[in-house]
Amino acid sequence: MFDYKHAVIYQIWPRSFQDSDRNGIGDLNGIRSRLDYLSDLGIDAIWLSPVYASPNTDYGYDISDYYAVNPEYGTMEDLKLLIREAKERHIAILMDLVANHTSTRHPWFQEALKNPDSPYRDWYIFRKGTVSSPPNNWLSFFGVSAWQKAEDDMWYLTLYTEQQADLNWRCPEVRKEIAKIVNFYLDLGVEGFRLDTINTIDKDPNFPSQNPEKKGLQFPGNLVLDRPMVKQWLKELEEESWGRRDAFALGEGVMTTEASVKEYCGNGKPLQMMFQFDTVCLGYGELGKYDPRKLYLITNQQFKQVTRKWMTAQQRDHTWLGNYLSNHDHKRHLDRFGNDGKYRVRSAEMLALYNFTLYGTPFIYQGEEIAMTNPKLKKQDWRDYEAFHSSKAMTEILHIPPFLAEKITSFVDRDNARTPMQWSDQKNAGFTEGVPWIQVNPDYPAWNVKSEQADPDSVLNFYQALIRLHHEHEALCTGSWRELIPDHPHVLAYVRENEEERLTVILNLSRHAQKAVLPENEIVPSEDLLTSTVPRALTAEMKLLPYEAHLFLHRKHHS
Ligand SMILES: [Ca+2]
Repeated sequence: MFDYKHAVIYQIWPRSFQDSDRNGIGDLNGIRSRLDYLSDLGIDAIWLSPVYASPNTDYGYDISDYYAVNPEYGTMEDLKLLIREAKERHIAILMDLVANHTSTRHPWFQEALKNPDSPYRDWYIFRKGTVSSPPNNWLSFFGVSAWQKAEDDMWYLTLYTEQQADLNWRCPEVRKEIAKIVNFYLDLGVEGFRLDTINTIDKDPNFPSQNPEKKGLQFPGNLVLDRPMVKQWLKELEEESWGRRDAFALGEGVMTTEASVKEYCGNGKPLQMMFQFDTVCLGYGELGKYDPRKLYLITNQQFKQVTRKWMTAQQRDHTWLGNYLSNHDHKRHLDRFGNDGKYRVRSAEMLALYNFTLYGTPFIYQGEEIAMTNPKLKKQDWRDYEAFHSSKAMTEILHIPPFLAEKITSFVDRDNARTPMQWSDQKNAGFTEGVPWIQVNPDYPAWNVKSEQADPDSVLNFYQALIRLHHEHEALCTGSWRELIPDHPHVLAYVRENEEERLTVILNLSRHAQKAVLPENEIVPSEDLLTSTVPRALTAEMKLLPYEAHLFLHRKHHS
């Protein structure tokens, strides 16, 4: 199996990575042309966001044919070539499996919708409501009713957009088909899968309303998250597909819990790795990123608390996380957890050092290695369905005036993370010679791969050094994680340790200088391997500049 415990994984969102045929849309041959870049960076695997046929309501997360490549991205032959050429560079390709739902344009759904007697009716979730009201009060993840009308009093479930119909995993034919899809791609040489929203595949079979005493639509929460059948269906899928082939599987756990992760992941469990949502949801209100009621305020204590929670859980429960700060579903992380102005470089490096020294496997989202930021596009430049949908829902559900809803949307919108990769200071950042499908961040002349490659102090070179260190130091992969000074309001410090070495990580999470006093018994002669500012010795009392970060190594000598 792909050695996930020693790997660094790079997420590619194909539409915005590299265009190869001047139509303004990133594609498979574009990715292939950048394999040398990824190989030089030192990554071990690519998680490829969906490249399947899709009407693009949710850019590939709404699949209309699982056995076809979206013609905008290329052909099945291009995909095979990408897998082969990546393998030649010792880079594994991990595909995205979107199996909670399909596009409503998928022929299975079209058949189910047209013909109530079709066997495909049972592949989806059709339930009776009344002619004018849906079967229950569930709110979708996109801020509208989770039900769409089929005919008369019959409705179907769409937990995401209304063009993504939830599959009925209780139907054995559905589960058989999903195993077939996984096996099809494993046959092509794919080494594993990231399973999209995998903890929502089981819904309460009685479909009760959530908090029925409350007015209006309600987020279904425990009625759709981490329900009892998820574990069993994953086990069955594992036995029918990746388990047989010694392939890798990673699950996206939407708002998942430590107890559920323990059920899905670890020795003898169906998955090798999970994603948690606590870190990336810091500062969000009850209804998610478009709910500004918490004003997106995050304290460094909260950041430390979430870190502590999951580092402790993994070691206690023998589970394994993929650690990430950004992905295609959230704005980029610099102005959330760091600073995208004066301290752009230093906070990008501090956060990278954090993500690469946690217990679990580090993920890089395309562009974070050059410190890309959020352009906060105006409404006329939005491309994401969620942005339009959710800004409307903000007005309707939270009664936020439209001008303010628009402003908040520009601030949190997923388009922020989806502007083209900035390769050079040439036209359109070297992403395309055509017209890019989404605006390029205007800061590209100063922030791009080419200029950062030439600058030894760049964020890109810092990432490259971190990846190398991750490969060189076993303790960074499998060593224990132990926190120092948990009560400090702004400095996060911890030790990664095994029998051979001990690595001490010290991170100033704040935009102000901080003093940290470490316990005397933790101070051992150490070498500062990597620093985002100036080299310093490890001392009991550390005075740290804003976002200053250190990685100290102590080699143990055995007598
Ligand atoms: Ca293209």
